[in-house]
Amino acid sequence: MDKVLIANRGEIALRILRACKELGIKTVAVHSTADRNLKHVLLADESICIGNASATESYLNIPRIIAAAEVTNSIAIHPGYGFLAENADFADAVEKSGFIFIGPKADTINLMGDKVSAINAMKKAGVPCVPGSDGPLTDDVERNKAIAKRIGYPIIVKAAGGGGGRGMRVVRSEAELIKSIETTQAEAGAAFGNSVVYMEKFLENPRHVEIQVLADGQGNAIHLGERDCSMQRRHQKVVEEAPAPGISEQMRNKIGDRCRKACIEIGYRGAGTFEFLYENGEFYFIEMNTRIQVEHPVSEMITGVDLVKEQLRIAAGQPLSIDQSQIQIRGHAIECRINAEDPNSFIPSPGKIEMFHPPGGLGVRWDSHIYAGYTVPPYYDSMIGKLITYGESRDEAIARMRHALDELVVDGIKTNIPLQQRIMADENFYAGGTNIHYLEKKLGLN
Ligand code: MV4
Repeated sequence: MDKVLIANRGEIALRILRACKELGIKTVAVHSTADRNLKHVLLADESICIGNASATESYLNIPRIIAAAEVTNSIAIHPGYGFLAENADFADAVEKSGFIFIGPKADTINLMGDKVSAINAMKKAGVPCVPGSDGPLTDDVERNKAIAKRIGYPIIVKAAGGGGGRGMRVVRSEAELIKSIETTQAEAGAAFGNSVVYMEKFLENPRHVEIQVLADGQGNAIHLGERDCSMQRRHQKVVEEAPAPGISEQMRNKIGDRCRKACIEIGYRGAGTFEFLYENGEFYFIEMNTRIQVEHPVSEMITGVDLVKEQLRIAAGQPLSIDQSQIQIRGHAIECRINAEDPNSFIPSPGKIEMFHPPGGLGVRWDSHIYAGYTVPPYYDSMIGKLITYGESRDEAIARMRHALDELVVDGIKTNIPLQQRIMADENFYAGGTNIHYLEKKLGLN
């Protein structure tokens, strides 16, 4: 695989470029008119402008990306995260045009994109799921009431085509049930073109804990332990860490092995993440992500495995270079997402970065494309970097994060660095194990 086209922007495009360089793979950057001065564009072997600033005209423009792969004689396309990363039609178009899609088969993306089929596949493979309707709801009112009664209120109605927090509604009594199902169906039909909904027991105060996997599609799969992503606001993760506080090695091995075996059973290929809700010592599968994720570095830091290099090797048809016995969880890693936004109102704050000083030192990793003089465009996600610290213990990782945040200077635009400093000083974060509602409550949104 001698040339890879990077179909993304920002920090993840730079992350993929670095992995390609280490493996001796040539790189092609595709970018919008707003992104001519992105760091990875300047460092890539070749670059092509594929369209206007609006993502629909550039990073979501399938024909332009494929045309760019054709004119550059690229072998494979890495989609990164967001944009087209979990678009089965894109994966299909890439393969039908004779290129390698760096990710799972289009069929797998479709399977996981429909949450009902994803849950069914995982249940069949022995992954623990939330008690629920085990399939789509019908228009049979009595049947729906009986399902909810069996599960026990409160329940949550979710859209099969949703995910990531879109298209769901909590129902606390039978009186609201039928109207809530109808409303969720109507909203789902309008938003996703798929009005299928299903039901689950609503867990009141869970943590969001996810398992990282790698599979080669040739019968080999491994898990790389878990990450805790509970520190979130409006379904946007703010801080992630690995391992998750309070998860024993025995629990990790048990749930990790279920995920590993599920990968083999469904013929999974590439990097993937099993998302769980974790409450009262139990894991409940909710969704699977078929891409490399923003928070992948914390898993890399505690395992020593370069997940993006593994993605590239798998795509080249090589079997996994490591087996489960070679994976050891060592130390602790924390990631703070750094966004160009007002730390109090969360309103995006694009503009020119006048001054920039990255943090450093042992156990400090800064994954970012920004530089002094760079202008953060207003058209895309506001994340401008990820600060990751590693320590032999969680305390050491937190201490390093506190000092690294103090060292980090991004002037000219507003950033959420002050918010991250507040979280790193929070006594409940320090204790570990806060749930998915903690940050919003702390910020007074609830
Ligand atoms: C749930 C839940 C409670 N019970 N499912 C939100 C995003 C989507 N991935 C699933 N979500 C949830 N599903 C049951 N049965 C609570 C949430 C949820 C949530 C989950 C993970 C991270 C943040 C969240 C914030 C609000 C609600």
